[in-house]
Amino acid sequence: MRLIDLRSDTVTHPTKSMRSAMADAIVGDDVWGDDPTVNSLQELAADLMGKESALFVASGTMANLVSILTHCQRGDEIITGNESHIFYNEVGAAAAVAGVQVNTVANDSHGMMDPSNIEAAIRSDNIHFPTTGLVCIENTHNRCNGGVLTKKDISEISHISHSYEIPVHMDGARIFNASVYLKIEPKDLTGDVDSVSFCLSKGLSCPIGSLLCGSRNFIDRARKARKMIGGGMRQAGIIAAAGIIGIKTMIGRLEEDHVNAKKLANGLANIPGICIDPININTNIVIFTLANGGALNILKHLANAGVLGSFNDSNRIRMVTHYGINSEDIDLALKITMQVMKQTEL
Ligand code: TLP
Repeated sequence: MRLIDLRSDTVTHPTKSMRSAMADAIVGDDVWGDDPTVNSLQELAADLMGKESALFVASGTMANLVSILTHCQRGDEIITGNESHIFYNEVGAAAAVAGVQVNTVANDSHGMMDPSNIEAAIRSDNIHFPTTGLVCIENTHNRCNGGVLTKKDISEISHISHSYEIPVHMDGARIFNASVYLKIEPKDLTGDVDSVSFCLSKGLSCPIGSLLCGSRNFIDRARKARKMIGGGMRQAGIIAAAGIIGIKTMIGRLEEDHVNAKKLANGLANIPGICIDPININTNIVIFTLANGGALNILKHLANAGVLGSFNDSNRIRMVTHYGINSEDIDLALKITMQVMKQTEL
C-alpha cells in the first residue's frame, strides 16, 4: 500500500541532484571556517535574506536556540506567540539551555500578534522584573494554519520592539512559503528583523540543516554559541551541498504545494464532521478539527487506510503538502478521509 504521508514537509527525501552534489562536495573543517561548500551556502543564504552573514546549523530548533543565546543574557525574558514553535515545540530549550523566561502573547488565526499586546508585555525598568531581551515572530506560522505575516505585519511588530531597543528574531523555518504566497523576495520580509532562521529540510526537501542570518557581528557571536551547544560541524559541506541545490531548485515549486493544500482544505470542508475554513489555508499546512472530537482515533483509522497526518493537540489534525505529494494523492487522501469519517460515525 502506498502511504500518502502528510505528517510534515520534513518527511521529504533529497532529490537525485542533491545526492550527486553531496557525493561530489568539496569539503574542509568548518569549525576552522575551511569548508568552501558551507561557506558558499552561508553566502547564498545571507544574500537571499538581505543580511551581512549567515551560519549553517543542524536544525531549525538549533537555529532558534543559537539566536536566543546570542541575543539574550541568562535571566532575560523573551516575548513570543502562544502558538509559536519556540514556545510549543522546542522542548523548553529557551528556558533549559538559554536560561531565558518565555512570555507569550496571543497569536491570531494566521500567526500575527497584536503589536499593542507586545508593547504591554515589554518589561519596564523595575528592580523586580526580568529584562525583555528579544521578540520572536514566526513566518509562516506552523500552528496557525501555515499563516503568513506580511511586510506590514512584521514592520509593525519590529517598530514597537525597536522603539524599546529590543531586537526581533524571525523563525522563518518556512519563509519561502511566505515569500512565494506573497509573490515577493524573502529579503523583502526580513529588512525589519535583526535575525532570521530558515530550514532546508522542509519544503526544500534537503536532508539536514538550517541557516541563521543576521549582521556580521551577530553571526560571529552566534558561531561561538553554536560551538558551545555542540553544533560545530566538521566536513559539513556534504550536507551543505544539498542545501545549495535546494535553494536553487526547490523554491519555485512551493506554489504547487500551496495549490494542493488548498485543494485538500476545500475537499475536507465538504466532509461531514470536519471543521475547517479553507480561506485560512494559503500555504502548505492544513489544520482541521473534528465536530465530535476523537482526532487520535481518526488518525489511527486514516493511517490504517494509508493516509498519515499528525496530531496537533486540542483535537487538531495537521496535514502538510510537500514535494512527495501530487494532486492525485490529494484526491485519494480525500476519498479515504471521507470513508473513514463515515465508518467512524457508525
Ligand atoms: N516543525 C516540525 C515539528 O517540530 C512540529 C514540523 O513537522 O512542522 N520552526 C518551525 C516553525 C517549525 O515548524 C519547525 C519544525 C522548527 C522551527 C524546527 O525545525 P527542526 O525540526 O529542524 O528542528
